[in-house]
Amino acid sequence: MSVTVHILNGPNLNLLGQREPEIYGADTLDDVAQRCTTLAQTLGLNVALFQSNHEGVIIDQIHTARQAAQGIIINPAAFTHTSVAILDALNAFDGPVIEVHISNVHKREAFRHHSYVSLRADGVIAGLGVEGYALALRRMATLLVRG
Ligand code: CA2
Repeated sequence: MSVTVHILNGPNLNLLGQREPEIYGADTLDDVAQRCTTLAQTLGLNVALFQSNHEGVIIDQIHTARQAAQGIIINPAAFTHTSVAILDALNAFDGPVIEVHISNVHKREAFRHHSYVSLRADGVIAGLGVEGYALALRRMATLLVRG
């Protein structure tokens, strides 16, 4: 049986690699997608990467994942700190959820220290740059393929 992981990205992450490289690095979201696709093949996973600047669209993507994916990796970006609606949607998803932040949110402003999504996430990766997505995928393989 094929195992699919959806990688969801929140607002402004479409600008990755174009601004603030000192915080978010130089890789673009397309670079991240390519790297994750290549890694997923070696891990025996299928991946699909999505990005939206709109909370409702991200919620719809989580609902889609209920039927289409066995695991979710999510960087909700600023919605991490504000969105009970995204938390509620993730609570309706049955598989593993891993929350990824490119920057170390705990080293930044106090408003970034709280995450609604962490109330549902099975694991959280922060501050490891875009490598965090690859590490999350490896964990998904442990949970969904080798587990
Ligand atoms: O560190 C992360 O991955 C964040 O989720 C990124 C969010 C921020 O609001 C969270 O607190 C932490 C911001 C994403 C904005 O992405 C940009 C990327 C490049 C240039 C400008 C924005």
